[in-house]
Amino acid sequence: MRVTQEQIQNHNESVAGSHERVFSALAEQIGGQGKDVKKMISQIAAFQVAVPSWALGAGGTRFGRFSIGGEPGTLEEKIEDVGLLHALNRSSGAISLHIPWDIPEDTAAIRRLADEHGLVFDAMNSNTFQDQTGQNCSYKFGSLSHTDAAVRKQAIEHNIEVIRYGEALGSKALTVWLADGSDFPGQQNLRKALGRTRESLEQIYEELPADWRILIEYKPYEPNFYSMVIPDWGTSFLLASKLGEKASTLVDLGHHLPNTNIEQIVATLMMENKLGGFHFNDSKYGDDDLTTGSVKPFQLFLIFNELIEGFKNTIETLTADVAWMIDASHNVKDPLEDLLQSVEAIKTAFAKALLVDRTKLTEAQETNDPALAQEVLQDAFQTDVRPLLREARIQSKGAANPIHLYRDLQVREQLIKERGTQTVATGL
Ligand SMILES: [Mn+2]
Repeated sequence: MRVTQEQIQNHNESVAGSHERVFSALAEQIGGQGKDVKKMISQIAAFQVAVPSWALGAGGTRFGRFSIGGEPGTLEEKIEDVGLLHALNRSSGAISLHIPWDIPEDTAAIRRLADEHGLVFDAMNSNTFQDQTGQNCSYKFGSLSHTDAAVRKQAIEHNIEVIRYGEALGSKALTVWLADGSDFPGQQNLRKALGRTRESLEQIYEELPADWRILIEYKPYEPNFYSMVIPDWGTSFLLASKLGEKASTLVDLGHHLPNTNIEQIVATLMMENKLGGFHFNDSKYGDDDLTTGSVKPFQLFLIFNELIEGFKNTIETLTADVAWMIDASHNVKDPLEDLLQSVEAIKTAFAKALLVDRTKLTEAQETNDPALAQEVLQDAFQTDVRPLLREARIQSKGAANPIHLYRDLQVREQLIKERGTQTVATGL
C-alpha cells in the first residue's frame, strides 16, 4: 500500500485553517525571542531518523508475542512500510537492516525499491547473539569474545559478510552489539574476554571500506546477567579508541542502569569525537523497548541540548555525522503508529533544544547561576513546538498529522487485507 500525495494534500487542507492560527502565534513568539523561524523549520525538516527493519512487526517478550496482522513478511514489504512512514512524516528516510533477518537476495533491486520510496540504507547490524540453522559453531558462550578461536572466526566472518551486503546497498556503517558476557561469577576471565573481543574487532575493522564507520554498542546487562563484555560507554570508548578513527561509540538510550546521566555521556563522547550514533527508545525500569519520549521526555530534551551545544555550527550536517536510529520493538501498539510517535518525540526534543537561548545559558553557567540556567531550559522545554514540526512536515509534503491520516486511511486494515493476519516479520 502507498499513501498518495493527493491523500496527504486533502488531509493537510482539512487542517490548514486551525494549523495556520497556532503556527503563526508560535512563530511570532519565537521570532520575538530573536530566533530565525525559517531556519529552524528547515533544520527540523532536514532531520531524518532511521527505522530498523525489526521494528515493523509486533515485538515479543520471552513470555509471548501477539501478532498485529499485516506485518511485513519480506524485506520488500519492510521497505514498503518504512516508505509509508516516510511518506507520512518525511522524516524516516532511512532503513537499518539486520543480517541475517533481512538478507537481500538481489541487492540492486532492493536498492532501486528503497530509492523509489526515497530511502537510503543506514547502519547495517550484525547478529552473533543467536544461532542460525546450519551454523557450524554456537554462540551460546559468546561470539567475538569466545574462548574457541573457531567461534570467533565464524563471528568475524559474519561481520565481514554484513559489511559486504552493506556496501552493495550503499550503507556506510556497521553497528556491532554483542550479547557476549557471563551469567555467573567466575564463569569467564573478564580481562581475557575483553582482550579477545578487541582482537576480533580489529580484524573486522581491517575490512572496513575507507568511507565506513564501525559503531560499538554497549549494554549493562541482558541477556547475560553477571557481566557483559561491553557493559558501558567507557568500555566501548576504550575499544573504539584502540581501533582507530573509523570506530566510535553508539549510545542506546535504554542500555543504561536507572538514572544514568546519559546527556553527560553524550557530551563526553562529543568532546572526544567518538559519538557515532544513537539508538532511540525509552525505559522505565530496565526494558529498552518503550516508545522514545514516552517515559522521560525531559531526558531526551537534555540529550539534544548537549548535542546542539556540541554541534552548534554544524546542525545542518547532523544527519550525516551521526547515525540516528530508533531501536524499539514492543508488544502492544501498532508498530507503525509507534514509530511515528517515536520520530515525533525525537524531533520534538530536537526542536525544543534549538529553542534554548544559548547566550543566556552560557551566561548562567559562567556566572554559576543555577536558577537562571533552569529558567532558560524550562522556557524552551515548556514551549509547545508541535506546530513547528507540523509546519516542517507540510512544507516537506508530509502529512500535518501523520497518525490521524494513518487511521483515516485505515492503513493497518489495508495491510491486513494485502498480507493477511498470520504474517510474522523476521526478527526476535
Ligand atoms: Mn540498540
